Amino acid sequence: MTPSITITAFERSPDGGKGLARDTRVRWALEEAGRPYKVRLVSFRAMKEPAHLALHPFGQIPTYEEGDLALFETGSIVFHIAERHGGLLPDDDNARARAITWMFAALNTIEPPILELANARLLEGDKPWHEKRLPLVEDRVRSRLDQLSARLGDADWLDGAFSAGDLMMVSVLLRLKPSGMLNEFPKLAAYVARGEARPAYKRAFAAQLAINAGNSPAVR
Ligand code: GTB
Repeated sequence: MTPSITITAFERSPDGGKGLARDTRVRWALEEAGRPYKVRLVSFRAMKEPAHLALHPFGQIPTYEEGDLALFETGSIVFHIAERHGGLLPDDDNARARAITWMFAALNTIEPPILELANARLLEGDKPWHEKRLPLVEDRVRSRLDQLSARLGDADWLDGAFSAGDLMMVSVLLRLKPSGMLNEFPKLAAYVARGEARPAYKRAFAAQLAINAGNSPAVR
C-alpha cells in the first residue's frame, strides 16, 4: 500500500547522518506508531522557494502532509501522530496531560539552551568573545540537565511508560552528543541510550542515515 503520509527532510543533512536534524524525531514517532511514510528530500535552496514556503512559513524541514492536512513544527507533528495513533500517549486523562507537559518541557525549557550551545559552538568560534561566553552558555545547559536528571532519578522514563514526552526529550538531548556534555549526567546519558535502543528509533535513525551517509559532517 502506498503510504498516505509524506514528510520532508534535508537532501543533505549537515550532520552527515548523525540523526540530529529534526526529521529524525518525526520518523521515530511514525515508527513507534507503526505508520509507513514517504520522504521528500529538499535542498536548502528549495526550502526557501514558494512551493515549500506554502507548507512551512519559515522555510525549514520537517513538514508533514497527510491528505488535506499539512503541518510544520515537530512539536505539533509528533503530537498529531501521538493523538491519532496508539503507543505514544497514555489512555488515562491525567497521565496523558502529563506526557504532553513533558513534550512542552522538552521544546520550551530544555531545547532552547541546548540550541544556544550548539550555535555558540558551531557559529561563534571565531568571535573575540567566544571563549568568555561559552562557559556561561554551557552552565545554562548544565543547570537544566541537573534539574531534569534529579526529576528522572532512577526511573526508565519521565512519567511511567515511554511516551511522546520521552520521545521529544530524548530527541532534544541527542543534540548534546557532539559536545560530550551528556556524559556529565550519567542518568540522562542512560536515558538517552534507552531511547536510542528502541527498535522504532533504530529504524528511524537507519532511514535518515541511508540518505545522509557520506555527507561530510560539519557538526561539533
Ligand atoms: N521549531 C522547528 C521544528 O521543531 O520543527 C525547527 C525546525 C528546524 O530548525 N529545521 C531545521 C532547518 O530546516 C533543520 S533541523 N534548517 C534550515 C533552515 O532554517 O534554513 C535543525 C538542525 C539542522 C542541522 C543539524 N545538524 O546538522 O546537526 C541539527 C539540527
